[in-house]
Amino acid sequence: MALVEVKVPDIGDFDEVAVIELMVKVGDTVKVEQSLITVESDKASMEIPSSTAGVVKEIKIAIGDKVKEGSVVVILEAAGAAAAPVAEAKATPAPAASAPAAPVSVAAPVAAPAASGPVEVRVPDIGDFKDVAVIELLVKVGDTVKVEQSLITVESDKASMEIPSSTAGVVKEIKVKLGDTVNIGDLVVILEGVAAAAPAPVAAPVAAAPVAAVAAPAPVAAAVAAPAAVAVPAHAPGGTTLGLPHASPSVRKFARELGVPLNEVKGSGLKGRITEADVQGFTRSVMSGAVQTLAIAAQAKASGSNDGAGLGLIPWPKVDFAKFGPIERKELSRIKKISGANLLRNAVMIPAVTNHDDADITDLEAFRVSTNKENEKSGIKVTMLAFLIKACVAALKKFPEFNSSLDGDALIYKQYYHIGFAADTPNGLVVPVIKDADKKGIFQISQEMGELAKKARDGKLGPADMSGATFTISSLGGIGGRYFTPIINAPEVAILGVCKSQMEPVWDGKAFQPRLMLPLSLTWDHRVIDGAAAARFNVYLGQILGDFRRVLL
Ligand code: CAO
Repeated sequence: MALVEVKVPDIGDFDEVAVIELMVKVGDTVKVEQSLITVESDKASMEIPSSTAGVVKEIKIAIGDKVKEGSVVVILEAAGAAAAPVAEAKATPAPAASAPAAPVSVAAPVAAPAASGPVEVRVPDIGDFKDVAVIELLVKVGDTVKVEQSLITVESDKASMEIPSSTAGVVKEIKVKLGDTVNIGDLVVILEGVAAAAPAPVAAPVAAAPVAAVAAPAPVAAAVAAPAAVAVPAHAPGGTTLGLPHASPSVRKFARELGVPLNEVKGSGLKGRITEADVQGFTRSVMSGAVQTLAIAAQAKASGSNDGAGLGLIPWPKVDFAKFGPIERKELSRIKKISGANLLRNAVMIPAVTNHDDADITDLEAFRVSTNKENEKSGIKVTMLAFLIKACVAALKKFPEFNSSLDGDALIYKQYYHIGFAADTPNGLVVPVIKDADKKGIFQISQEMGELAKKARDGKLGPADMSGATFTISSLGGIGGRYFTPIINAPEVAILGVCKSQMEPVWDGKAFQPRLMLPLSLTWDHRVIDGAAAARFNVYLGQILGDFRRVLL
């Protein structure tokens, strides 16, 4: 079986048109005339058919490539007798190659219209096309159009194309309507207020049929004739062209510029054709979160993330809660709005893992209570959180990557220890920061924490109070619970969650002993920290909390 190169046939005046669709893949069996690719200029789209039947061995172009006459599209292993030698295939671009190549007669005739008075713009020579349907009106009465601006879109069973204006002016009358069929010479619009006679751009040099009566077709006339020359296989009007959305080239171009997946847009035009307004409407819906593209939805599904449109999940459920009972609507506090956005980003963007562990704080709690008793008069209450901050500083020193931040492909190791602590306030969660916790004693930390917590509750924390943290602790110990999974406060790489300690029976090797156990939940960024390091961090933290003298070692 012979290998046959199928090349882009004579496509008229088209030079360097973009491949917008591959309609076959390697291994496919194609028939003669079956479309292989779709190419598109800014004015027309067309399918390039196979001149030969066979099995696709190789595809020589990719979407986005620019092709012209003679570019190799595919290599086929020609089927039996149908096989055409390469040279022949080359010369016979399409079954209709016998048709006059690009019968683009459109020599721009044409007397330029007078500066005043109405000018009739007619359908230029559109090659082999007969009785093509008007599927889109691209201008309306009152519009000012430029030379070459598309006026209508017409569509045959082979291609769609836009008919441009040969003249600049204001649209006075539109002489066609959707669904009309038009032919060469048919009146499209009447323009008025034409400025200096706009000479029609010279179209294809092939002036086969003079069209003096026709207002000068814009260069696109050459293009629109081309599909006729290559006998593009039919696609069902009103449907899609073998998967290509039913839309004019300019709408497809518009959609591509916006990144709109045209096959997800519902067309409101004639026979379901997608209009520019449909693309705009779809874009608005996506931006408002009402609709998602399939790609975004799939991406979000894959990432398991929890947002709506931005992350590609199905839209957030819109429920009329009032249908089920009385409701009251309250705006989120400013803090909640800000922290919500931050938490969401951190939850979604950080590959976070949480390790849970317990620390025996029996002796530490006894020490804390006795210390507070001894210092009752000082007015400073030593808190468990202050010890936790000191213990964390020791662990951060031993495991410096927990005190780092990612910067692209690098890690920034911070040589200071500023510890944030989550504080619950009536308006929401804030994270004040104890600066240089390594240089401060338990009393000072306890005192500062008390002050910062009060400021937080009073809504008086300033940005300086809440910035610069290198690690954060979130303590729910005063409230309850066992374990939870705190969200890392980016750009930090870890956060320690602490819950309420409780007496538990702990096996000491001989007997169960009642010990005060503190539940720890360490969430860490897996891009920076490994599970083993996280486990070691927790173990070390537990050892320090179990016996603070270890800090000295
Ligand atoms: N186990 C058992 N008891 C604990 C404890 C623990 N881990 N931690 C604190 N307690 C006790 C305290 O000893 C105190 O008891 P006493 O009143 O008998 O002395 C009581 O709980 C209340 O402590 P506290 O919560 O007022 O003080 P704190 O230093 O532990 O915490 C602060 C201060 C600001 C962190 C805390 O008030 C707070 O806001 N916690 C909530 C943080 C939060 O919301 N985290 C979640 C973030 S994710 O949404």
